Amino acid sequence: MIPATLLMTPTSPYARKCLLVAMEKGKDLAVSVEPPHAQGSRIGALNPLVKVPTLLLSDGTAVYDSRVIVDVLEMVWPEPALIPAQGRERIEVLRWQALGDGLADAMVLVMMDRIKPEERRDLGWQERQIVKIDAALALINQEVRPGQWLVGERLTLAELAVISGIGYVQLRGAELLANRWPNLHAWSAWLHERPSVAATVPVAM
Ligand SMILES: N[C@@H](CCC(=O)N[C@@H](CS)C(=O)NCC(=O)O)C(=O)O
Repeated sequence: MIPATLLMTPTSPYARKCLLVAMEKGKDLAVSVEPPHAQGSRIGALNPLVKVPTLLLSDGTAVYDSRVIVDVLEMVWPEPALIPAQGRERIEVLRWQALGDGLADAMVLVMMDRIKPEERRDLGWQERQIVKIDAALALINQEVRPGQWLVGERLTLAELAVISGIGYVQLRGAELLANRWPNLHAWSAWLHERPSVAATVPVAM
C-alpha cells in the first residue's frame, strides 16, 4: 500500500491533519490541490462523498476520510508512531482527534450558514454550533500547557488534530478565539515552533 497523492484544499483542517502526520514522519507526501466541486477535480470520481481530503494510493485505490487516511499513513510509515497501538493512550489520542475534527465540523457548519443570503440564515443553528465550539475550546484551554503533550510523553496525532481544528477556527471565526483561552494560545504558539505546524497554517482563499 503506497500513498501516491493527497487530494486536498489548502484550507481544509482535515487535509492539514493528514499532511502534518506525513510531515512529522519525515515523509514527502505528494499533494494535489483539487477543490471537490471545481471543474476538472477528480474527487467526485474517486469519492462518492465528494470531500477532501482523499488519498490516492499508487494502485489507484482512493481512501477517505481523514481518520482512515491517518490510519493508513501510520500503517505504511510506522515511525515515529503517532497513534498508540493499543490501550488507554490509543483511546485518548483518538478522542482528541474526534474533538479536533468536531471543532472543525462545527466551524464549517457556521461558515456554510453565514454565506447564505440573509433571509435563509438560521442564527439559532449557528448559535448551537458556536456553543459546541466554545465548549471544545474551553476544554482544550483547561487541558493544555506549553511544553506539555496531550497524551503520554511525546507528540501524537492528538496535537496534530487539535491544532488543525484550532487553526480552522482562527481562519473562519477568529472572533471566537480572540482575547480568550490564554493557555490555548500559549500552547498553540509553542506548537507553531514546529516547522510542520508553521508551514501548514491555512490562508483564506
Ligand atoms: N469527516 C471528513 C470531513 C471532510 C470534509 O468535510 N471536507 C470538506 C472540506 S474541509 C469538503 O470536502 N466539503 C465539500 C463538500 O462537502 O461537498 C474528514 O475527516 O475527512
